[in-house]
Amino acid sequence: MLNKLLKLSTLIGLLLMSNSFAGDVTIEMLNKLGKESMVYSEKVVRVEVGDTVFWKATTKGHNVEFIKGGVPTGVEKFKTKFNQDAQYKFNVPGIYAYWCTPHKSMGMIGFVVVGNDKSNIEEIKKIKFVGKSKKIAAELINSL
Ligand SMILES: [Cu+2]
Repeated sequence: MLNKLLKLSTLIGLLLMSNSFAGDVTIEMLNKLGKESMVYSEKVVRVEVGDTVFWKATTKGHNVEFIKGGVPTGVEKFKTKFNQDAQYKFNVPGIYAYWCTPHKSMGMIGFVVVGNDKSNIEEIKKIKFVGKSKKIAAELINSL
C-alpha cells in the first residue's frame, strides 16, 4: 500500500514537473476546433507577471506574432517561426494582442492579459484587424 502511494506521488511529481517545462499556460495552434478553423485553442488567457505561455504547434502552418501597437509600452517585437512550438515569458503587465501571420484575416487572433492590467485597452481598440478577425476581435476585446 505504502509502496503504491510512493509510486503514485512520484508519478504526480513527474507530471507536475513536465507541465512546468511547457509553461504556465498552454495554447494549441490548430487547423480545426469544433466548427472553427485556423484558431488558437484559447483566445483569451490571463496570467500573472512572470508567467510563461507556451504555444504548441499541434497542427502545422501557424505562428505567433505580437501586433504592432497591441502590446504594453516597451515590449519588443515578437514573431515566431512557422510549424514550431513557441513560448514567451510575460514580464510587463498589460494586454498583449497577437495573431498568426498567415491567418490574421481568418480569425486566428489571441489576447493575453498580464497581471490583470488593462491600462492599454484604448491602444488595443485602435488595432486594425482585417477580414473575419474584425468581429471576433471586437467581441474578445469586450470580454477583457
Ligand atoms: Cu495560423
